[in-house]
Amino acid sequence: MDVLDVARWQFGITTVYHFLMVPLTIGLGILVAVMHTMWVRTDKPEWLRMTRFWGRIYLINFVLGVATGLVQEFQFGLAWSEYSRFVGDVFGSLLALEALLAFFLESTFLGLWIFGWGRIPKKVHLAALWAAVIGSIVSAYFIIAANSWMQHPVGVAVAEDGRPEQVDFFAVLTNNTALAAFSHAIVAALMVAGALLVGVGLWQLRRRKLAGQPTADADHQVWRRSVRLGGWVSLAAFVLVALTGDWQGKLMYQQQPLKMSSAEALCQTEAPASFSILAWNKLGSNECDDVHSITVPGLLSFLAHSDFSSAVPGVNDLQERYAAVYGATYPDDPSFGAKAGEPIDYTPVLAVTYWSFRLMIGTGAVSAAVAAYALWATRRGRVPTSRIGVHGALLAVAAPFVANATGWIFTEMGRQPFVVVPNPDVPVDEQVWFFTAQAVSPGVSAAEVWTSLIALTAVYGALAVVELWLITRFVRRGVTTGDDHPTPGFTPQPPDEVDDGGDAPRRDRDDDVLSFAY
Ligand code: HDD
Ligand code: HEB
Ligand code: HEB
Repeated sequence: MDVLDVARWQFGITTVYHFLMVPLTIGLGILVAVMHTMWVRTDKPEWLRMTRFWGRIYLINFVLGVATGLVQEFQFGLAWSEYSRFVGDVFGSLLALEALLAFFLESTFLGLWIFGWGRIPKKVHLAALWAAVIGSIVSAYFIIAANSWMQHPVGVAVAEDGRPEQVDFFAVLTNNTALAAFSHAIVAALMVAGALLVGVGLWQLRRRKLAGQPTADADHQVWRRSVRLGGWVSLAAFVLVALTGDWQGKLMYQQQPLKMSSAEALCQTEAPASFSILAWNKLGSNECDDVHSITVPGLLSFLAHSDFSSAVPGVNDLQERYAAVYGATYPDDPSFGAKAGEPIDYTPVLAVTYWSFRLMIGTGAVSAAVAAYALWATRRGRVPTSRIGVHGALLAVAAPFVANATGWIFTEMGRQPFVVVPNPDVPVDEQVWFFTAQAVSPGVSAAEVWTSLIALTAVYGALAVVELWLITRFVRRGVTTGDDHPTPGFTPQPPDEVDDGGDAPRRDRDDDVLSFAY
């Protein structure tokens, strides 16, 4: 593998890692803030316990999200310095805003929330959490706006040296690609949090029932409400994910037609175009001919244009069109590295785009189905004891994580061979574009990037183990009784006696964990 390949693997691996934490931070943050709000409004102990239990998991994940995010930032300078120079004029302001918001809003207010229990007025304390959560969401907007600019560059003019010069920051901020991707990503994050509440809640309910524990106390309510809240949030979020995804799909047909046609394995232009449900044969070779698939007639035309007859351009025609405008071969210039003089393949890896798109939708649907099952199984106070159902729901916590990862893999691998995709809405001589092959740092060697790739993957692997271990520990322990911080208006109750396989007395374990998490 040359530098380019290794650098791409490195970016892909580390970023997908970062995005395991991100949707949980965003989604769980919103839900914990809702739980806290419910406690302030109703004063019911179960809402307090839920806030504290899920709040702790939120915080552990947040710390790991920040750690993995910091590493992300280094990569731009290390492996992708040409890219950083190219996008500098546009990204400077976006990323500065992101950092400002992230560090000031998120960290300050989260600190206030963590240390504020029982020390500041209840409502101020609640407002601090909301401020932190909103801070994360706003910072997500800026980073997505940066990514969307790569998918669909707006608000720029071509400068003397061929680089984009920002002329309209407002246009960058209101890029339709960004609005669609942001709404899709936020609701996708809610699916992640919803699935976690459902999986863990069902598992705890079943465990308590099998252990003969009461179903009338606040601890039971903690898990029951977690399942109900998580289930409804998942279902509602799935509907919104589908609506926003459809919006994105329509934009993509205008903005990145090759990405979408590759995702559908549509080799020849068709009118009406049919939608492929399952394709096989030759996808792996990246040569789009003779792909066999099971199709629904007209559906692709509908998804692209809202009618059942319009033409949708196929991969092969688009490949030719792009080659005519942007060149059939890479310029024979050292800045293109090993690719200099090579033919340009404008078709992204077909098998990846095709399957990542389907995996995203499929795992999302699995998650929605599990949520529906959980709501049905817990209707009117019921507690499911089905081993398959409950353990299946616990396993399905992974599904929306997979959907998020594959969604990004589709978005990012589907824009290849460009790192900044030309915007077809403007005349060709006003377009800016940049090939991934030009984007790597000129000075680095494959060996250097290999070293950092191995080091980063090892560190991230270790972090993931820590995160999983900590979260599993908390999940197995269940709710703490709230006496760890004196909270006005809350009466501590004796710890429950669930045998979770732990060896130390419950009270001690609360303390030692608190010293870590807080
Ligand atoms: Fe992120 C943390 C940098 C993608 C959402 N990220 C975080 C931090 C840095 C970055 C330096 C730690 C400091 C802070 O709290 O802000 N993030 C990046 C880079 C990315 C990236 C360079 C591009 C590849 N991040 C990214 C996306 C989103 C987020 C696409 C949202 C959709 N990032 C967040 C967050 C985090 C965060 C929710 C995640 C977990 C956390 O804060 O604790 O704000
Ligand atoms: Fe990205 C790349 C994922 C975000 C920028 N990414 C990449 C890859 C992947 C990813 C997988 C690889 C691809 C290829 O190569 O083919 N991302 C991702 C995820 C996320 C992201 C998961 C979420 C977190 N990005 C992002 C953002 C940005 C970016 C936000 C900006 C700001 N990417 C990027 C770059 C790169 C990438 C620059 C390199 C180049 C290429 O294309 O590769
Ligand atoms: Fe998704 C992406 C659609 C589901 C997550 N998505 C994406 C895209 C599209 C879509 C079109 C691309 C964009 C671009 O590239 O620009 N989806 C869709 C649909 C559906 C879905 C239609 C069905 C319903 N998703 C889903 C789910 C999830 C997701 C379920 C999770 C949970 N996605 C996602 C992500 C991404 C995507 C994360 C990346 C980012 C953006 O937004 O872009």
